[in-house]
Amino acid sequence: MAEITVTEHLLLHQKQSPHATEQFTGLLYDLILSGKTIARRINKAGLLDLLGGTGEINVQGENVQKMDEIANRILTYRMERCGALCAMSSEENAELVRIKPEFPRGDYILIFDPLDGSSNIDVNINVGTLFSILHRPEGKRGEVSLEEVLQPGHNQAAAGYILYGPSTMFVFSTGQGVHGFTLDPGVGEFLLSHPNMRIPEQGKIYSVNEGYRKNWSAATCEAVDWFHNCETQDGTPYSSRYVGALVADFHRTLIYGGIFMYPADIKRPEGKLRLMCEAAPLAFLAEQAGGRASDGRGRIMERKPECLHSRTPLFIGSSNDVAAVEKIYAQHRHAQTDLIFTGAL
Ligand code: AHM
Ligand code: MG
Repeated sequence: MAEITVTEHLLLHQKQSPHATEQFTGLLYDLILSGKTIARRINKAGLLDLLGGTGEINVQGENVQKMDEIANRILTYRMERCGALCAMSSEENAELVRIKPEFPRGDYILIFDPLDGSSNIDVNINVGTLFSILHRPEGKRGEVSLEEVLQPGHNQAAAGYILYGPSTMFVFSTGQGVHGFTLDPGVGEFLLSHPNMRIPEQGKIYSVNEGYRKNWSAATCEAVDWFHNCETQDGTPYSSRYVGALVADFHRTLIYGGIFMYPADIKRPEGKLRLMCEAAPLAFLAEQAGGRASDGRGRIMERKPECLHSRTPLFIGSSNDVAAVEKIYAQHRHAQTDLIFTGAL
């Protein structure tokens, strides 16, 4: 098979799509370079004393891992110099980062989670970088306002992730299908390994943290029980898998199908996952791959964020599996049996 590098793929795409400008291709190229740099640091983390926490708590109230901070610095440094951005928002920073006047500025806004699932790093389990790219609304000039950044997911120009696993993978979409590339460490290039990825209509795996069951609403319990009791197309029961790193759980769902769920619960009435840097980019990929992404009521892609760090419940994966959950939530809403959580139904 001819080996297509991600750079060749981007240049080809740039020729085919009138929306893909040189600025946009350059942005993706710098993201990929940042991903390769982060991958190198992760590979050596155990040798360089980069494991464990920094002792600090981030804006989300969570322990900051050393690698979280390193990944955030690598991305921030490179992306603020890339010339394609006017602003960035990182899961690790409370405020919007506007590109300083000393750097060239462009029309795009980058939202990212530098190292998702970083609590897994100490035990050598997959982690990932998630990104979402928005275009600044037409006609806007000067300093970017927060309102310009708070756009619903259907406005995304591109989205994707870098998965640091047994191999490093770059998976992305610009709205023309989902394509996956695997890093060949010998040549330092991402090569096209998974062209045009598609999520099966129905899967065989459900994925949820069942340890929280006592905090769930009746609707959520019923939705998860549905996967306990129903059968796959082969007549076998659904299997359960949960890595606890969203990128890894989503990547498996993208390839094998099934459903990943992070519902709201009594402790987290709006869910845990962030709409802008986690749910929206994965929803974009899921829909581009023929799947579905929902907050239990409707499309994640239609939700307009209230702030940079808005959270949402997430049900994502095979369209039939996500539709089954939406149906159960709708029945509970209709019967008014379960309205204790704002976001749960
Ligand atoms: P993080 O951004 O602080 O790493 O948290 C997000 C992670 C996701 O990767 C994962 O899906 C989820 O948290 C797991 O949460 P839990 O441990 O509550 O199941
Ligand atoms: Mg995260």
